[in-house]
Amino acid sequence: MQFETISVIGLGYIGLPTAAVFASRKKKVIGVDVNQHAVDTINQGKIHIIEPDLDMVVQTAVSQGYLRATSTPEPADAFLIAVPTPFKDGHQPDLRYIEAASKAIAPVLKKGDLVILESTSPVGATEQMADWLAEVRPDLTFPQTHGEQSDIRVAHCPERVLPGHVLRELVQNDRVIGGLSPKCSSAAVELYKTFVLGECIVTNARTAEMCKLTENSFRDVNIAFANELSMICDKQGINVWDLIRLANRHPRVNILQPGPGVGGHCIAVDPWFIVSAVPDDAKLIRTAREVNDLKPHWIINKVKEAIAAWKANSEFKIQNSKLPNIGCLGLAFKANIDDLRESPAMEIVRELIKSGICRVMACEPNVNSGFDEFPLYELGEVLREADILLLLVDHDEFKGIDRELLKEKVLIDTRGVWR
Ligand code: SAJ
Repeated sequence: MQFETISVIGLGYIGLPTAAVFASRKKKVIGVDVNQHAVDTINQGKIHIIEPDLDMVVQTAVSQGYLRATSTPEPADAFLIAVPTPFKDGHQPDLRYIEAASKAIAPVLKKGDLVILESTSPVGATEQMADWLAEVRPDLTFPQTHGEQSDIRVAHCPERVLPGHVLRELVQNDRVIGGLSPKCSSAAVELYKTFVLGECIVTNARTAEMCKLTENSFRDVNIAFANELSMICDKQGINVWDLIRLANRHPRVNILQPGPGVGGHCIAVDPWFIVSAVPDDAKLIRTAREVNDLKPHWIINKVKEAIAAWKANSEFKIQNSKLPNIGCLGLAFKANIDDLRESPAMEIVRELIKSGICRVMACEPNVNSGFDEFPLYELGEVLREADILLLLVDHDEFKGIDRELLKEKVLIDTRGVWR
């Protein structure tokens, strides 16, 4: 099977790097996105997200004519769907973007095409996607009804790359490939072998879907353990980061790091896809989600306590009309990226602003323009003016702060950076 033209639907944090890597292997790539700004930016050889080295790869791919973006799907030999899968009320998976993407590509499908769902999805979503495609194209046959003889091949191949390391992990990580039939899987393996150096391991679609959800739930449960420890240690007067470092000296213990909560569009979301499918059985997975979701509120309470203590000090009594300045360092959901999705730091800052008990000075060095929800401040200004410093994200800029500048401040370090 030859894949001359590849179409990637959804040019976000996963779709754009994937499109660019295919293009760097001299495949003709058509990127499709409903966001006209993203389409225009990419066609100028630029990028609308922050990911190390991606700008260079996209620039080369576009200038050499291998990558082009459009808002309307065009015919191709393989289609990769990499659109968001959020949850809706009651933590139920919301497949509306997969539905819209399937219905958008269905009209341009032709016999022999391969359609791959890359978006993290609840079990059964790939079969559902194949049904949506079949609904629009009764003239073509699909694997759910025609098995190995089908005109169209369909597979799930979940993305597993770590934001901040996407280009390296795309090439090096193993891929789990779950076709709706063995032929679908082999076609998908052949496609990914264009650039994947890791192993392409074949299974069925439902196992591939559950595999991705399992990986992220495993991490969520382990972070919840660290977050729970941090709250226990606070009550016991123990430094949790020292404790974890010591416990991790045991050969079979490897505890993750506590923080202000779990953010991002993956780990804070995907475990719910398991819980919503089997609510009575997924007890530990649900509790872990609840522990991690509780953590931002626990931090807000810590800030409120710090404000109360600050107000009680003598300086405040002299100028008691002044609200304390709270320097909130970092808004992204983790270090050295610009992604604010499901960020616990954003939740904490919003809540502090709403409380009216302090003047919030938020600083996010990775967000330069287009952010207008509340004012952002330069790091220098925050360090000069803040009475209380709340470290929310362990960005390199904050790790490197001269400790002398912190001496006069009340510090709340949610990441254990200034220890
Ligand atoms: N976090 C902690 N403590 C830790 C590690 C992480 O509080 O010790 C927090 C981070 O600050 C962040 C959140 O957890 O708020 C998630 O960060 P992350 O680095 O663990 O993961 P993501 O969301 O950037 O990427 C994950 C990865 N999954 C796993 O490592 C199992 C990635 O491989 C997936 O491709 C990605 O989800 C995804 O797209 O699903």
